[in-house]
Amino acid sequence: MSPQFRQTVHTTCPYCGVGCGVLATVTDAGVKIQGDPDHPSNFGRLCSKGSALGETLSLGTRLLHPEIGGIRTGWDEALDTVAGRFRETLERYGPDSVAFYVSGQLLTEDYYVANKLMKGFIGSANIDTNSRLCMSSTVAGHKRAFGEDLVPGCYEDLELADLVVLVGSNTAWCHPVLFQRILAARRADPKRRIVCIDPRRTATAEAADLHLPIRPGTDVLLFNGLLHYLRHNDCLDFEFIERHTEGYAAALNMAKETAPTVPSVAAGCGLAESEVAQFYRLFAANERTVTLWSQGVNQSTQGTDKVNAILNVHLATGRIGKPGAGPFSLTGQPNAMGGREVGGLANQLAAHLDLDDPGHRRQVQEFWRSPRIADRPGYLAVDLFRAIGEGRIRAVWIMATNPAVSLPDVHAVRRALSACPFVVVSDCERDTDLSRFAHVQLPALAWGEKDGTVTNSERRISRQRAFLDAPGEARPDWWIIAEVARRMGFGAAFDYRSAADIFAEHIALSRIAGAEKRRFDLSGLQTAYDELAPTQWPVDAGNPQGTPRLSFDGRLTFVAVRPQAPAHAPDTGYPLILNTGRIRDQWHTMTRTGKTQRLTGHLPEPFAEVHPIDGSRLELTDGALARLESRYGSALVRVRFSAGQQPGTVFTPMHWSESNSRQGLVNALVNPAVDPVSGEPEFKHTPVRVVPYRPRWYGFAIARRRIEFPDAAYRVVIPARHCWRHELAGEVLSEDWQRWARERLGPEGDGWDDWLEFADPRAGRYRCAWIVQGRIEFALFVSPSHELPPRDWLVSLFGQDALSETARAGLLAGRPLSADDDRGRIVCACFAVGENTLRRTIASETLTTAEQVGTSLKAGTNCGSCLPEIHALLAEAQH
Ligand SMILES: Nc1nc2c(c(=O)[nH]1)N[C@H]1C(S)=C(S)[C@@H](COP(=O)(O)OP(=O)(O)OC[C@H]3O[C@@H](n4cnc5c(=O)[nH]c(N)nc54)[C@H](O)[C@@H]3O)O[C@H]1N2
Ligand SMILES: Nc1nc2c(c(=O)[nH]1)N[C@H]1C(S)=C(S)[C@@H](COP(=O)(O)OP(=O)(O)OC[C@H]3O[C@@H](n4cnc5c(=O)[nH]c(N)nc54)[C@H](O)[C@@H]3O)O[C@H]1N2
Ligand code: SF4
Ligand SMILES: [Mo]
Repeated sequence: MSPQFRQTVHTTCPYCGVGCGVLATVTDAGVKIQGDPDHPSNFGRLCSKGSALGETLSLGTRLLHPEIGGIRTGWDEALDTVAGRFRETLERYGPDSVAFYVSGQLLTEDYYVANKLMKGFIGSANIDTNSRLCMSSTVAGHKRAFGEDLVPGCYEDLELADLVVLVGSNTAWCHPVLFQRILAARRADPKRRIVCIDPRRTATAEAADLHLPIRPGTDVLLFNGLLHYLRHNDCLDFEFIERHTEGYAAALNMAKETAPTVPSVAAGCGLAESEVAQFYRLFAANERTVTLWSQGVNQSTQGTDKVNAILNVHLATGRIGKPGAGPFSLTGQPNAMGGREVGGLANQLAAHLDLDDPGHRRQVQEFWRSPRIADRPGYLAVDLFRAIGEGRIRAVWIMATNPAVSLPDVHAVRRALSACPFVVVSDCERDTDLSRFAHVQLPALAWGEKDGTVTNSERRISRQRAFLDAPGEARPDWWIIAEVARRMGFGAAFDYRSAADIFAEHIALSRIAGAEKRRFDLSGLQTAYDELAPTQWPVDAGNPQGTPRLSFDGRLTFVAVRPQAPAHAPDTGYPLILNTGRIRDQWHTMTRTGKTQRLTGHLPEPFAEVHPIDGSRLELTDGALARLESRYGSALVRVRFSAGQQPGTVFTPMHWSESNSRQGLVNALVNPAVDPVSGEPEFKHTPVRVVPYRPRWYGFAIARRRIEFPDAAYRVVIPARHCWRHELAGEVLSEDWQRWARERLGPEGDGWDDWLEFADPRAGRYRCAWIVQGRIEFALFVSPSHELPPRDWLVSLFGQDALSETARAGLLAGRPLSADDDRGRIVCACFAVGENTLRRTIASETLTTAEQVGTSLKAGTNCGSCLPEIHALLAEAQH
């Protein structure tokens, strides 16, 4: 199955749940990536991350061979070791002593095989997934309301809706292409409205018509209030309620009791009465309303209740499964939805069938011809790692996820992993924070090399297709799992020759689901696997082309939900609330997006956003460092003052790990409280304190390679063009910085003699640059304060083959001699346009619209992810 080189391959983006179609062409100059104009999710658009995919395919840091104990070995030995240890553990301690921890970034075929091996052959349900951290509250909410985990609507609904309500979703940054579609629809019909409910003023909130900066954790109150308001104002669809639902009276009574009036809701949610009233009026007036949500709803100890509070208002108004109307949960990962289809969660079976239904279990067992079948839920993610720590689980296999970074209370997770007798890790990258805990490392094929399917937020199944040869000895995840199954003695049931074989079995199993009245059913899918066009399930006899919208004829259930406070309240020791999430250009633990300078320029360092009032009260300085501390751990990050942050709250992104930062790990702080129904962690609410960190020196070093700088308390490594940037701060001032630098460079620095140096020891300032044959190799700048010269300018010097005289003079002076040399922080990742360039051009050419900025600088004209920031800069210039 050799990929056809130099032909354009239709595939799907491996990042977010929008599921954009991608055209990939291998050329002599690398892989060319374009949006697929025919894919119905994106119609040719890609965001900054998707556009940069071609730059993340380098093999330099890949895991290309199996390793045992960090030493290269052959596949036979590695697979025999894994199968042997799992078998042994299983025989000695029983099926529940082993576990898999998998991921919404596996393809459906990989996921299917992992679930089958664990639930049908090992006979335990100890397979959970990072979707527990992501979508599980929505899954639980859907099951309570619909009896099945269903997303009723489709993307087109967002364009048909007169009102789009975004709850706890930074769509502009996390589902950018979908957000562009929503904005385009509003441009086409300016009567359309967008409401954003988020404690922070995000890029999404900036673009919305109404932003409700809600008090963290109070969404149930807001939506209970809405239900009551709609009843009070006679806006409910009683015919729909009558015919299709149950539980209405109890839900309404709860709403009335807990959210009696607009003022009471406003007070509880920390909002102005007028804001709440305006939102309620908009909702009442617009039949065509879609409510979208993601992690601000799910990642809460009340996540499932938040989901049902939203579903309640849609059931009560009959706004569900209709063009332009419906509740719509956005999935995060490319295959979060596929994972739900194969039953990848510890409390699901497969194909939307139920683990606790004996009839379902019997049918799946017969279908798999398996010796046994798990009959009760396994450990949910957070508990799974607790069980590992307590020795109840003695062998774990982790695939396509990085729990050493992404789980809450991550130090406890790391202790558990160190104590575990047998840890297997399947990943594409060799050195991650997790790989340090692996006894066996298995090299998986990466995006572009592997073949399979993923399902996006609107239930659309798309193919990921290979366009690159398999590098080294890397193999598809499904192959690795099937080989282990075979070596455990289950060969007959895992005798797959290709991903297509597995998908065919997945379709066949879905027929049972269809017969059990599940909406998940692929039995009508006729197309050959290789030709499979993007299709929305169900695909059954009645809907052979797939189904954009689900209509309901069965019973839907209201759930009475009572507003509750998050698990841990701030107190005098930890008075601020830490909220965590994502930034525009990074994907999770940065193992891929962290590889390209195109994506690291926007927000290069871990940071904490605080309101300026908190900032000055806490004696913090914008741009300096601060330590965040919680009951669980601490982190050292850059401070950013932001008026969009609520006083009393702090926001820090989840992306940095120990692989690229020292002390930038935010989950060291996050408390492990979980939703009692779904088991999803409360990533958005941990009490913390923020204290200024005052190092003896701040600095940065730019070099041709990565350097450790082990004695710097703060160190962040950032890939840049032709070089690596290191942001540093430390406790010990050097007497001789030149020697200090040479020691850290090692033998490499020995022969270098042409250097420029400036030292002012009294002032604690130092800078130097080493130049070899006219080319700059290394630069170090040290200062007592965080105010240091622009890095972009210095980085650009690493692109010159011979340093110009002005560059040398600038190095000595410690600043660019021409203002034009400092483009500033990258705003537009596609065309590398910086903040300073934008400001200067907007002023000098008196630009007033984003279109004009696009014409002048190209910024914002490709993916559009930076348009919210360009609008903000334009607005600033107007004032
Ligand atoms: N750039 C980028 N895009 C991504 C990803 C990525 O890593 N990077 N990851 C993907 C994945 S897996 C996921 S799950 C999605 C997540 O996508 P989102 O859910 O949009 O992203 P988050 O930043 O985690 O959180 C969303 C917002 O919830 C808000 N929030 C916090 N507490 C509350 C609250 O109590 N109520 C309300 N209403 N809001 C609250 C936060 O302030 C934040 O702005 O993104 C996907 N897309
Ligand atoms: N504080 C905080 N923590 C969070 C969140 C938050 O909002 N705040 N969000 C949570 C959410 S929603 C999510 S989804 C998780 C995400 O967290 P993780 O799943 O831990 O993050 P990733 O970096 O996406 O990890 C994927 C890993 O799989 C590897 N990989 C990529 N492709 C493949 C493949 O095809 N096969 C194999 N075997 N490996 C592959 C990558 O190199 C990487 O190491 O983080 C959760 N953690
Ligand atoms: S919006 Fe961006 S990250 Fe998400 S699928 Fe599309 S291109 Fe990929
Ligand atoms: Mo996620």
